[in-house]
Amino acid sequence: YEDQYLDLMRTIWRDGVRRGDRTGTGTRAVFGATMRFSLADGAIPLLTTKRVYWKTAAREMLWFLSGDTNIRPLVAQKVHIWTDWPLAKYREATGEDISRDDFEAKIIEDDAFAAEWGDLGPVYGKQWVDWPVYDAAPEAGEGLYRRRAKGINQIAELVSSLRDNPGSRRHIFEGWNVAELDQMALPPCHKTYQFFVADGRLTCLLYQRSCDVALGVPFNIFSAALLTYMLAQQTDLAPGELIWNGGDVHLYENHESLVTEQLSRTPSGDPTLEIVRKPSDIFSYRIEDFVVHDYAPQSHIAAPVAV
Ligand code: THF
Repeated sequence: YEDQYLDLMRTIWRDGVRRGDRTGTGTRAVFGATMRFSLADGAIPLLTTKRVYWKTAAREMLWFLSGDTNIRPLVAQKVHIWTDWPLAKYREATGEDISRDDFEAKIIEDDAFAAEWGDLGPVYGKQWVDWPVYDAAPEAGEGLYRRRAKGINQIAELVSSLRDNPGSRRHIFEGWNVAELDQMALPPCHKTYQFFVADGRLTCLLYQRSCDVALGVPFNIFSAALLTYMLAQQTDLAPGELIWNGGDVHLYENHESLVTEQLSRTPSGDPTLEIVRKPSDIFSYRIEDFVVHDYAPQSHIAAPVAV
């Protein structure tokens, strides 16, 4: 399965069109790509040609499901993958040349600082479990609306629809809230998830609009597979497949040494995922519930993230 990833990486590096990007780093890109991963018998798309910190990806997924959009709980668990965006914003706003470590320390220690500088806006977690809804409020005046105290929990509704109407073609949840994109630190990359139930198996199709193949995609495919395992467990289905569809699929020019090193390696084994407890609902998973077996990755390959 990992060959699909390596082939994609090779193709982009060799044939990708060179273009500038928002971050000013420069990329090589292809538009439109698909990978399919079996989730049968515990199979999980976790790369072995470099160590992927899968617990970081799992903690991030649990954070999405909690509805939180502040980096504080991530930082408290030593997950640093979202720090760079609030950090850049803080540096720009204050002109202060604060280090990443000092910034993270302040996020942890200082409630007010975390509230002011740690929030990413209405990103994934907010949209997934509390998509805002507005009701007409004529008593407040002509054409005025009031935000409902509780929005739509797309994940809870998905679990219900998978249970009650498995044949539905509407098992979708969506992060791309058009009206709120401008409030987000970053519009969602893995934006649309659709599920399909057949022969007692649950299959996930993820559409990801922007795909950092070297850094983000290894996390994104693992996370989507993990979520599919969790949903399958909650709905008494067997995990089927993960189909990953990428839009702008790119490699950053400054990831050359990672690309060269990783493409020189051969996959080493087939890790599997086990969920060792069945929580009462989709929102009650803990990191200890996830165990990966037979993971013998090659060494980690560091690369800078474009902010
Ligand atoms: N922006 C960019 N440029 N790339 C991305 O992958 C990305 N994301 C999220 C939002 N914006 C993005 C953030 N997710 C890493 C991994 C995932 C990220 C961001 C950064 C990263 O640096 N991974 C390193 C270190 C891992 C660690 O420290 O634990 C790695 O080697 O995997 C895609 O969703």
